[in-house]
Amino acid sequence: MPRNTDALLVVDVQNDFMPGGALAVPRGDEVVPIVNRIAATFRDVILTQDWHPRGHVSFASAHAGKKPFETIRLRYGKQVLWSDHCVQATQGAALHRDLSVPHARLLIRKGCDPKVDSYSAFLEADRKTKTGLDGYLASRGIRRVFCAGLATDFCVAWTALDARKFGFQSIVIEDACRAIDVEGSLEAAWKAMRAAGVKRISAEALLAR
Ligand code: VGL
Ligand code: ZN
Repeated sequence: MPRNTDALLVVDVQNDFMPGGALAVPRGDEVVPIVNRIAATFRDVILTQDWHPRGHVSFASAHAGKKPFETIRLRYGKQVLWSDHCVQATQGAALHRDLSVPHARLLIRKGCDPKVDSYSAFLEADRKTKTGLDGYLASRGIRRVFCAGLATDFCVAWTALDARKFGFQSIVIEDACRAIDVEGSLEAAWKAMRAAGVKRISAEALLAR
Protein backbone atom coordinates (compact mmCIF):
# COMPACT_ATOMS: atom_id res chain seq x y z
CA MET A 1 0.00 0.00 0.00
CA PRO A 2 1.19 3.52 -0.70
CA ARG A 3 2.64 5.36 2.28
CA ASN A 4 1.90 8.87 3.48
CA THR A 5 5.15 9.97 1.84
CA ASP A 6 3.77 8.88 -1.56
CA ALA A 7 1.62 10.97 -3.88
CA LEU A 8 -0.22 10.08 -7.07
CA LEU A 9 -0.15 12.60 -9.93
CA VAL A 10 -3.07 12.10 -12.30
CA VAL A 11 -2.09 13.89 -15.48
CA ASP A 12 -4.57 15.43 -17.96
CA VAL A 13 -7.42 12.91 -17.93
CA GLN A 14 -9.46 15.34 -20.02
CA ASN A 15 -12.08 15.01 -22.76
CA ASP A 16 -9.93 16.45 -25.53
CA PHE A 17 -7.37 13.64 -25.00
CA MET A 18 -10.03 10.92 -25.29
CA PRO A 19 -10.94 9.07 -28.52
CA GLY A 20 -13.05 11.54 -30.54
CA GLY A 21 -11.50 14.50 -28.70
CA ALA A 22 -9.62 17.44 -30.21
CA LEU A 23 -6.20 15.87 -29.54
CA ALA A 24 -7.14 12.24 -29.17
CA VAL A 25 -4.75 9.84 -27.47
CA PRO A 26 -5.41 6.30 -28.78
CA ARG A 27 -7.24 4.30 -26.08
CA GLY A 28 -6.90 7.21 -23.68
CA ASP A 29 -10.24 6.36 -22.12
CA GLU A 30 -8.88 3.02 -20.90
CA VAL A 31 -6.88 4.73 -18.16
CA VAL A 32 -9.96 6.05 -16.37
CA PRO A 33 -11.05 2.92 -14.45
CA ILE A 34 -7.41 2.03 -13.71
CA VAL A 35 -6.68 5.49 -12.32
CA ASN A 36 -9.84 5.35 -10.21
CA ARG A 37 -8.75 2.05 -8.61
CA ILE A 38 -5.20 3.21 -7.95
CA ALA A 39 -6.15 6.63 -6.66
CA ALA A 40 -8.35 5.14 -3.94
CA THR A 41 -5.20 3.71 -2.30
CA PHE A 42 -3.34 7.04 -2.02
CA ARG A 43 -3.86 9.68 0.65
CA ASP A 44 -2.38 12.42 -1.52
CA VAL A 45 -3.67 12.69 -5.08
CA ILE A 46 -2.93 15.68 -7.32
CA LEU A 47 -4.82 16.16 -10.57
CA THR A 48 -3.52 18.19 -13.49
CA GLN A 49 -5.49 19.88 -16.22
CA ASP A 50 -4.05 21.22 -19.49
CA TRP A 51 -5.65 24.69 -19.57
CA HIS A 52 -4.82 26.88 -22.55
CA PRO A 53 -6.15 30.31 -23.49
CA ARG A 54 -7.60 30.60 -27.00
CA GLY A 55 -4.86 31.17 -29.62
CA HIS A 56 -2.23 29.48 -27.44
CA VAL A 57 1.33 29.37 -28.84
CA SER A 58 1.25 25.54 -28.92
CA PHE A 59 -1.70 25.52 -31.34
CA ALA A 60 -0.81 25.03 -35.04
CA SER A 61 -3.71 27.37 -35.83
CA ALA A 62 -1.78 30.23 -34.21
CA HIS A 63 1.05 29.94 -36.78
CA ALA A 64 0.36 30.71 -40.45
CA GLY A 65 0.97 27.73 -42.71
CA LYS A 66 1.66 25.28 -39.88
CA LYS A 67 -0.11 21.99 -39.29
CA PRO A 68 -0.51 19.85 -36.16
CA PHE A 69 2.53 17.70 -35.29
CA GLU A 70 4.93 20.03 -37.10
CA THR A 71 7.54 21.67 -34.90
CA ILE A 72 8.75 25.25 -34.63
CA ARG A 73 11.44 27.02 -32.66
CA LEU A 74 10.29 29.38 -29.96
CA ARG A 75 12.40 31.50 -27.60
CA TYR A 76 12.49 28.65 -25.10
CA GLY A 77 13.28 25.95 -27.68
CA LYS A 78 11.55 23.40 -29.88
CA GLN A 79 7.77 23.29 -29.72
CA VAL A 80 5.54 20.60 -31.23
CA LEU A 81 2.39 22.19 -32.63
CA TRP A 82 -0.97 20.68 -31.76
CA SER A 83 -4.56 20.92 -32.83
CA ASP A 84 -6.48 23.39 -30.65
CA HIS A 85 -7.17 21.55 -27.39
CA CYS A 86 -8.04 22.04 -23.74
CA VAL A 87 -9.16 25.63 -24.16
CA GLN A 88 -9.91 27.10 -20.75
CA ALA A 89 -13.42 26.40 -19.45
CA THR A 90 -14.56 24.43 -22.54
CA GLN A 91 -16.10 20.95 -22.36
CA GLY A 92 -12.97 19.57 -24.04
CA ALA A 93 -10.85 20.82 -21.16
CA ALA A 94 -13.09 19.22 -18.54
CA LEU A 95 -11.90 16.11 -16.72
CA HIS A 96 -13.43 12.84 -18.02
CA ARG A 97 -16.85 12.46 -16.42
CA ASP A 98 -16.06 8.99 -15.08
CA LEU A 99 -12.84 10.04 -13.40
CA SER A 100 -13.63 9.53 -9.76
CA VAL A 101 -11.08 10.84 -7.28
CA PRO A 102 -13.22 12.60 -4.71
CA HIS A 103 -10.38 12.85 -2.18
CA ALA A 104 -7.93 14.63 -4.56
CA ARG A 105 -6.65 17.67 -2.69
CA LEU A 106 -5.02 19.75 -5.39
CA LEU A 107 -5.67 20.50 -9.04
CA ILE A 108 -2.86 22.09 -11.03
CA ARG A 109 -3.81 23.92 -14.22
CA LYS A 110 -0.94 24.33 -16.65
CA GLY A 111 -0.23 25.86 -20.05
CA CYS A 112 -2.11 29.00 -19.04
CA ASP A 113 0.53 31.45 -20.29
CA PRO A 114 -0.43 32.37 -23.90
CA LYS A 115 3.24 32.33 -24.98
CA VAL A 116 4.62 29.32 -23.06
CA ASP A 117 3.52 25.67 -23.16
CA SER A 118 3.68 23.42 -20.12
CA TYR A 119 3.73 19.64 -20.40
CA SER A 120 5.15 19.21 -16.91
CA ALA A 121 3.14 19.68 -13.74
CA PHE A 122 6.28 21.18 -12.12
CA LEU A 123 7.89 23.53 -14.67
CA GLU A 124 6.68 25.34 -17.76
CA ALA A 125 8.37 24.76 -21.12
CA ASP A 126 10.68 27.75 -20.54
CA ARG A 127 12.18 25.33 -17.97
CA LYS A 128 12.21 27.99 -15.25
CA THR A 129 8.67 29.07 -14.35
CA LYS A 130 7.43 26.86 -11.51
CA THR A 131 3.84 25.78 -10.97
CA GLY A 132 4.49 25.50 -7.23
CA LEU A 133 3.93 21.73 -7.16
CA ASP A 134 7.46 21.02 -5.92
CA GLY A 135 6.95 23.19 -2.85
CA TYR A 136 3.48 21.78 -2.23
CA LEU A 137 4.73 18.20 -2.27
CA ALA A 138 7.69 19.03 -0.04
CA SER A 139 5.37 20.80 2.41
CA ARG A 140 3.20 17.68 2.56
CA GLY A 141 6.22 15.49 3.33
CA ILE A 142 6.03 13.67 0.01
CA ARG A 143 9.19 11.88 -1.08
CA ARG A 144 7.93 9.64 -3.88
CA VAL A 145 5.55 10.40 -6.74
CA PHE A 146 3.65 7.95 -8.92
CA CYS A 147 2.48 9.25 -12.31
CA ALA A 148 -0.51 8.16 -14.38
CA GLY A 149 -2.65 9.65 -17.13
CA LEU A 150 -2.14 11.21 -20.56
CA ALA A 151 -0.04 11.30 -22.53
CA THR A 152 2.83 8.97 -21.59
CA ASP A 153 5.28 10.58 -24.00
CA PHE A 154 4.48 14.23 -23.26
CA CYS A 155 2.83 15.42 -20.07
CA VAL A 156 3.39 12.22 -18.06
CA ALA A 157 7.04 11.90 -19.12
CA TRP A 158 7.90 15.56 -18.53
CA THR A 159 6.21 15.45 -15.15
CA ALA A 160 7.99 12.24 -14.12
CA LEU A 161 11.35 13.68 -15.29
CA ASP A 162 10.84 16.95 -13.43
CA ALA A 163 9.90 15.04 -10.28
CA ARG A 164 13.42 13.59 -10.40
CA LYS A 165 14.85 17.08 -11.00
CA PHE A 166 13.20 18.30 -7.80
CA GLY A 167 14.57 15.38 -5.82
CA PHE A 168 11.59 13.03 -5.63
CA GLN A 169 11.62 9.34 -6.40
CA SER A 170 9.54 9.01 -9.55
CA ILE A 171 7.57 6.04 -10.81
CA VAL A 172 5.33 5.81 -13.87
CA ILE A 173 2.40 3.39 -13.65
CA GLU A 174 2.80 2.23 -17.22
CA ASP A 175 -0.60 0.67 -17.87
CA ALA A 176 -2.35 3.65 -16.28
CA CYS A 177 -1.00 5.83 -19.14
CA ARG A 178 -1.52 5.99 -22.91
CA ALA A 179 0.74 7.67 -25.50
CA ILE A 180 0.37 9.95 -28.51
CA ASP A 181 3.56 8.51 -30.10
CA VAL A 182 4.55 10.95 -32.85
CA GLU A 183 7.86 10.33 -34.61
CA GLY A 184 9.29 8.01 -32.02
CA SER A 185 8.28 10.19 -29.09
CA LEU A 186 7.26 7.27 -26.88
CA GLU A 187 10.54 5.42 -27.20
CA ALA A 188 12.48 8.65 -26.69
CA ALA A 189 10.45 9.42 -23.58
CA TRP A 190 11.10 6.02 -21.99
CA LYS A 191 14.79 6.36 -22.83
CA ALA A 192 15.00 9.76 -21.16
CA MET A 193 13.06 8.53 -18.14
CA ARG A 194 15.26 5.46 -17.76
CA ALA A 195 18.39 7.62 -17.92
CA ALA A 196 16.99 9.95 -15.25
CA GLY A 197 16.16 7.13 -12.85
CA VAL A 198 12.40 7.15 -13.35
CA LYS A 199 11.06 3.69 -12.51
CA ARG A 200 8.09 1.84 -14.02
CA ILE A 201 5.49 -0.34 -12.36
CA SER A 202 2.21 -1.94 -13.43
CA ALA A 203 -1.07 -1.05 -11.75
CA GLU A 204 -1.45 -4.68 -10.72
CA ALA A 205 1.96 -4.78 -9.04
CA LEU A 206 1.23 -1.51 -7.26
CA LEU A 207 -2.15 -2.72 -6.00
CA ALA A 208 -0.72 -6.08 -4.91
CA ARG A 209 1.87 -4.57 -2.55
C1 VGL B 1 -0.34 17.10 -23.83
C2 VGL B 1 0.25 17.71 -25.97
C3 VGL B 1 -0.22 18.99 -25.75
C4 VGL B 1 -0.40 16.02 -22.81
C5 VGL B 1 -0.80 18.37 -23.60
O1 VGL B 1 -1.25 16.08 -21.89
O2 VGL B 1 0.41 15.07 -22.92
N1 VGL B 1 0.18 16.78 -25.02
N2 VGL B 1 -0.75 19.31 -24.56
ZN1 ZN C 1 -1.60 21.23 -24.30
